[in-house]
Amino acid sequence: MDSIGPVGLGSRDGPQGCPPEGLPHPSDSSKVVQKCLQQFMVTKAQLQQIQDSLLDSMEQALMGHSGPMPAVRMLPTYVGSTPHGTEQGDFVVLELGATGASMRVLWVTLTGTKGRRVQPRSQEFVIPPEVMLGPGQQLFDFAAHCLAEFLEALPVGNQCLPLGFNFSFPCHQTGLDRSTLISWTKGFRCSDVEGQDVVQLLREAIKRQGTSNLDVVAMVNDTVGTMMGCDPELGPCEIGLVVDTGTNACYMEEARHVAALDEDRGRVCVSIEWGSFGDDEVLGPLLTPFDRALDQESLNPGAQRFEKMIGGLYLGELVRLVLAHLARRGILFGGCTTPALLSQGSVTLEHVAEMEDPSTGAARVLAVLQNLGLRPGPSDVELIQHVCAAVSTRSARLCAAALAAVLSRLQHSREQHTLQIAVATGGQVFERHPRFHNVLQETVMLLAPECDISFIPSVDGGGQGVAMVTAVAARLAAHRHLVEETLAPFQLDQERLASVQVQMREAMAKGLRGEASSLSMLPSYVRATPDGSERGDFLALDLGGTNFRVLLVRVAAAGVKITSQVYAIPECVAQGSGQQLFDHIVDCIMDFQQRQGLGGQSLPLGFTFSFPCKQVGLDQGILLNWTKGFNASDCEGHDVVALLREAIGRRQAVELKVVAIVNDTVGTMMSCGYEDHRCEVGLIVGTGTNACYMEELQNVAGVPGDSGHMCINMEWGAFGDDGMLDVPITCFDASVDRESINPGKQRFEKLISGMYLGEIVRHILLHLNSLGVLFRGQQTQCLQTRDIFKTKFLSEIESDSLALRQVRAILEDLGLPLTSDDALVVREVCQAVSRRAAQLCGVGVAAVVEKIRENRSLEELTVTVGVDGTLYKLHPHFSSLVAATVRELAPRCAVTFLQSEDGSGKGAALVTAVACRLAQAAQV
Ligand code: 0WK
Ligand code: BGC
Ligand code: BGC
Repeated sequence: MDSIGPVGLGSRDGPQGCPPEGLPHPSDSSKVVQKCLQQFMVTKAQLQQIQDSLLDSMEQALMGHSGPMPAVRMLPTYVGSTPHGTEQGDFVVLELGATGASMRVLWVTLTGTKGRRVQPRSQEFVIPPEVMLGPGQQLFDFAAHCLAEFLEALPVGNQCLPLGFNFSFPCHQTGLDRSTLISWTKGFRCSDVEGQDVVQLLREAIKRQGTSNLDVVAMVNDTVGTMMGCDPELGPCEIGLVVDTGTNACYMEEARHVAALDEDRGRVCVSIEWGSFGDDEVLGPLLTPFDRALDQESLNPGAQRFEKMIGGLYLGELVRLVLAHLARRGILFGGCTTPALLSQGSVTLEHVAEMEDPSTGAARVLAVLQNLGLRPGPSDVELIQHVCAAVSTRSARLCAAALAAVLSRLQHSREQHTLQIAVATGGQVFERHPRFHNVLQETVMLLAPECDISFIPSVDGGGQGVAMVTAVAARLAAHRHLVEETLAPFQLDQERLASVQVQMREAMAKGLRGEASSLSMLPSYVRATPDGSERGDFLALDLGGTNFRVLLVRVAAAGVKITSQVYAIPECVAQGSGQQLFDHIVDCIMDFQQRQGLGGQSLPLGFTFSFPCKQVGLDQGILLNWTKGFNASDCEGHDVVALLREAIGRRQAVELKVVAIVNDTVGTMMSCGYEDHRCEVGLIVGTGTNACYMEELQNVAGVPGDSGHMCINMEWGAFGDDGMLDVPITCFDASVDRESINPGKQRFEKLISGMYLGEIVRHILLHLNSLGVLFRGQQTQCLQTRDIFKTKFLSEIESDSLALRQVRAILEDLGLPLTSDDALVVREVCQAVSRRAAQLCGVGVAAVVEKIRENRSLEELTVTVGVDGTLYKLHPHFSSLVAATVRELAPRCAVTFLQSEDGSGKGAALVTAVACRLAQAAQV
């Protein structure tokens, strides 16, 4: 055998390639033949070894454990479900690569009615060899040209047609229409395509061709097209098996077993790419010298070894190599060879199939060999048929072993011992070879007797299946478009943000001058941040955030010690009478004093009251209007310190000295200022949002004095209430505003803060649900309920550490019937809404720090912003997005964001402490 080598004319070949001397002894020849054909025999044990080894590499690759040269690739195809027959419409399918040197274009009409099929129209185009081996652009231009030629003949008009690209090569897909070619196989080797997105290359070629009405929406491997094309009445098929020029299979794997996917439910179709199996010498013992010779002369030596033992592109060549070998050994054709017999590719799959045809085979042998310039003798004919049968039988048996491995994998992943499954088959070897299908079926039943398999030949080479996937892709693409359209207004570009910053600066200036402005710019009468000399025990109240807290704050040289208690403010109290609200507050104070054993002590009290108050002094604040779901009567326009004192009076509570009322932004600034003296801005992004900062007193109209500073509570929640806010107010924002208890008020707040983001998301989800994009368009009762989509869900759903399955768990707890695609869309909606909120918040901070910088005519300003609020603290990306926006809009300010640890209650106590210190200093 050692003499068999790469093809080429041996020196021994006489005229017509016949040997000068006599033929070998017959007894030797049958041994030679037997030994030669024996090599193609694969025992059951060897088949089982292949089955086990291939199963092992499949599971290794599924878990993402692949060696440098993966035996099989296990490529997710983003096809998540077998067809449910409802897909409908007209689709164009371009097939490239399945059938060797031809390309096929199909027009497929899906009726959407089970069992009603419309015969696709199709046209085949032969691909010139120089195109299969030339520059990639040439190949894709050729494809675009064929598409144009095909469509010219059809009444297309300017209807936009979704196109499914049936591309039968190993590709890494990251979506139905995003697919990178890993490596060419079979007879293709175009340059500048491997590593490229082939969908993009086709789109560019179609554009160059000027065909405007084709929209490439999906790339599908031929095995997937074959599986999806299987008649649902007979299937559904869950395995797609192709043996054409090349070979491969796909199957429906449990998504949770595919490491490459962040998915734990449902199934996903995986293209195995078993053609590359055996590269790590598993197949070594089975490889004959003919296989090695074929591999050496192939376009991709060392690759696709398994495919080269099975695929139709190679069967004919293997037969030719054996025939040439036996001819040289004088066993065939009287030892004669011909240039045709010695030239690669002269024996094709068709030849092998014809020569094996049980009825016409013998005659075909003569015809085929005569075409090669040979005159086979009668014994040659039978031997040649044996050679064909040996090669094709091995191919079918190896293919069966591979299929048996897939069946074992399905038994594993579905924890089922007996499996009933339908396999869709496609490809010329199945269609043309007389025995391939039967040998394969018999061998599979031998290797997987516990499986009940039905083989369903694909009717049109998978064209229908590709159209099915394209229909799904087209639907997803349409949905994608609707999602992008819906979320587009939430994208605020740099220019827009800068214009809002300018608007805010103008409103700040007007507010400070006491002119009409949506920014109240309220003096807080806090003139200084703590200097660390404050001392004493103070009571503090913190009302207006998620929780109402009563605090005991001990300010000592060693630092500040806080004891606090959270109390609920029932909605009926927050929206009841003012008297009821303040009585409730005093009840909480008294409960706290009791718990803390403060009975009889009259401690100075600082009141963090997180609502817009016009202060006329540190301890006088007229409530301008409620916000954030509060609406207690008889409070607006009243001094809330007086209301508190009256309630204290009504309860005969221990005389409490209310020394200061501060906004939570001021409390937060003071609290952080105690840690970092550069803290001159307070920011709250919680239930509501607002900011304060230290303004030059000379700039504050209505407050005497023009030196020193005063902390200004901006009440930026109301920014834009005068309509002067250059941010698109979407219909979802309008719905949230309309349904709020203060429509038309707190515009800026309703785009940013925690009380509203969840509601904005809920309205968007309802909209996308009504468009059929989400939850399969099924009415979702739960989403009709106000506030059911909590803002904290945004923080959870957007957390990077949360896998999609956890996102789905949150949403399912809400009772939403969702798919993984839905979960992805919901996450995208949350991201768009929170991103806009963070950017707008960043605009506000940039406006403030730039104001301070300009106030002090500084080139550079270094400043700290004290921050509090659940949304800012808990959302995974909010704070970094705010900081990024500030860096872009206030590049000359070095801004540090310091999260307040103890909330603004401490700040209120510090303000009280400063006031008490100043009061004592004044008495001395
Ligand atoms: C904690 C502060 C409080 C402020 C709140 C805002 O102590 O004064 O109102 O943060 O955040 P929210 O609780 O509304 O999320
Ligand atoms: C390709 C596969 C394809 C198979 C059948 C192989 O060469 O790598 O992607 O499915 O041929 O066409
Ligand atoms: C209030 C502000 C408060 C902010 C944050 C807004 O609704 O008007 O006074 O600072 O919420 O709590």
